[in-house]
Amino acid sequence: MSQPEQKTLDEVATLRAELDDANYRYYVLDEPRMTDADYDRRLRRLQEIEAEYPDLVTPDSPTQRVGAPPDAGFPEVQHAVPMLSLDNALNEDEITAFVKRVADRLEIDGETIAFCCEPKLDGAAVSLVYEQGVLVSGATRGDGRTGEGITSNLRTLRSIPLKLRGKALPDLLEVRGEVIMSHEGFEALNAKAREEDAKVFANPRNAAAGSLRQLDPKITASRPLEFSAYQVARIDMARIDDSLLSTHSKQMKRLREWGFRVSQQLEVVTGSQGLIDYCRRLGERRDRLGYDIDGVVIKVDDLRLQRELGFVARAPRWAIAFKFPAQEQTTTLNDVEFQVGRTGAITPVARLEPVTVAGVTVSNASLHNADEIARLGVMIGDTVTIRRAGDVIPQVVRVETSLRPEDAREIVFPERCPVCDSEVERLEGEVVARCSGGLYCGAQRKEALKHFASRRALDIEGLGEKLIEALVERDWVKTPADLFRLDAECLASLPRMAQKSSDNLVAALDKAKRTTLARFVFALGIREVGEATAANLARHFGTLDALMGAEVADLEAVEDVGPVVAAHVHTFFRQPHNRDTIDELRALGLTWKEEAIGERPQPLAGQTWVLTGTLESMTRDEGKERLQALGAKVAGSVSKKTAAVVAGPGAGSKLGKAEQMGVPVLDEEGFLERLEAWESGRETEQ
Ligand code: D41
Repeated sequence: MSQPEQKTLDEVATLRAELDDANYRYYVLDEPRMTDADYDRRLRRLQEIEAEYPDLVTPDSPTQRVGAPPDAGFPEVQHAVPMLSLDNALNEDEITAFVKRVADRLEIDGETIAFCCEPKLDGAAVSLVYEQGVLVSGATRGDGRTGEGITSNLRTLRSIPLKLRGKALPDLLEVRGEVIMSHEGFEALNAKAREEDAKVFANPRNAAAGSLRQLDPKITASRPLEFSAYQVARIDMARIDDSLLSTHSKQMKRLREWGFRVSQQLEVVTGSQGLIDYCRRLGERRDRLGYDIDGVVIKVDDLRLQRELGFVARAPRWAIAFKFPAQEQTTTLNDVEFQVGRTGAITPVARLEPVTVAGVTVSNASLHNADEIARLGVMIGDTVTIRRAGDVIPQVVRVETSLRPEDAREIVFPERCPVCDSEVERLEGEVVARCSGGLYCGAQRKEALKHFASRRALDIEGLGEKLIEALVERDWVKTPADLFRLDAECLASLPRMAQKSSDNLVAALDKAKRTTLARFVFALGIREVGEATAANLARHFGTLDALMGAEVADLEAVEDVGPVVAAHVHTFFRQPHNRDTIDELRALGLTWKEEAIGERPQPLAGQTWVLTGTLESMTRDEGKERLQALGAKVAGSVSKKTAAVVAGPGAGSKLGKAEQMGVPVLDEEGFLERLEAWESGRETEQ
């Protein structure tokens, strides 16, 4: 076998450093730099070189995450230090009592004690051992003393460093933390499983734990899992100044530097009021975090005080878990109704006996489709477990068949549309049943009009849901073109419409006539054509006529347009009634700025933005995506180079830092105004 040249050795070192760095930026700093495509390209190049020179392969090479053969079973692993459990505090008084217990035992004033607070992630606890900075073993918690060795599976998580970053590394390090699946990852995994008739998980915790217990690491690798560290269980610090590690929060900071993801919500507070405030604040943010948490873990920050406090039975005296209300509850399924969506999709909706789930009253839940009803084996009258998390619609996750009443009824999927009585079709290979009525169907018409008028489409101010329903029910509006034929006088005759609001609506309709091609294409409501695809289509074809005349092959040449989307777009523009509506809209004076073919306008290119605190009108992720679509990078921390900080309520140190450094700060209103101006192309630079 030939020996690699120096050039190849250098390339290998660079590729590994770049791949490790990409993971670190993505998972730890929350500041991705490299696209997935670039990551995959580098990984493949490294694989090629290593295939040619197998001697270059090291266990900590990024290529070695997947590659271990399926295990026959998992070995037992004794934890060198037991993984303890946590006592619970069920209300604020129990937090105060905890502080008092700690203070009494230490004989100091409780209000001066510093506590480190962090979310209690709801996933699967694992322990990782690093020797000389290299990951050597990983295990589940098990019963706290003995877990299962799942090293090959844990190696596949890109948020678990295969080797620690930096120079001053401990000889031995044991890190504990939680493996979680985000809501987004969980929904995507289940959506795919439903399509493929594979195992559907009841919640992200089961999905995370189940994914870690796969015998084939390739399956684990395909699951959207993330590791977040929460404890240094053992550290051999021969070469490390231990004054830097005198508190839990300093240890967490050091773990971040070594390449671990640590909760961004970690905060050090003082006294019982500090703890209660933190728990309230996190409780308010719970729905917007994007992953499940079941409470707050509170730890005495000072490690010396921790040692002084010690343990009782199997729980530390220096920590407690404050529990939030459960995200799952049981209730009764009273009935099932069938809703018709914009594209005719018929969705069964569970009508439930109202129940409070994680602080919100829930009386409806999604049942997805006929296959899901069959999978759950659910009947009307059953006791069901429902789950509510984040902004996901509550879901029925389980049926208590043992509690089924004698008069339980089977759920019958309708053969005709409940709104327009057209036939319901279910195409070969599709899980979704659809009403075949198209715009003849009142439900589809209402939804299509709502979409047409919505903020990100034509943005017709004042044309809300109730008004659209009234217009459709009176048959005044059959197509979007009919909207522009409404006059103030007849609008004013509608219930709850005064002269002033009908005048305003006519003015809003007039204003909406001037739009952009991208918004117009999005507004048409073509199946599978979201905002991003509409923008790509507009940019690629430049004019509506070019888009309308495009053949399937032309459409497939557009960025992110595959055969399915291309077919939907092509079919849409071949329908005579759609072409007629477009002609009418043009005749009524609708105009749009046609896009320059080619580059997407990126007014924020080269700028780095920071989002902090909570936003009301969108999730932080949505804000991030919208900024990124305009060319900005979105970072997790403020520096001199930060272009602007968007600060919502609850903004913490980042806001202070921005003000200190003279970085411009926008509130949500100001942010929305600028976003919309840039997105509509009204403004081209900051
Ligand atoms: O997020 C968690 N699930 C979490 C669990 C956390 N952030 N911190 C934790 N800290 C501990 C101690 C105080 C014992 C170091 C924990 C747990 N324990 C824990 N998880 C399951 C049992 C105990």
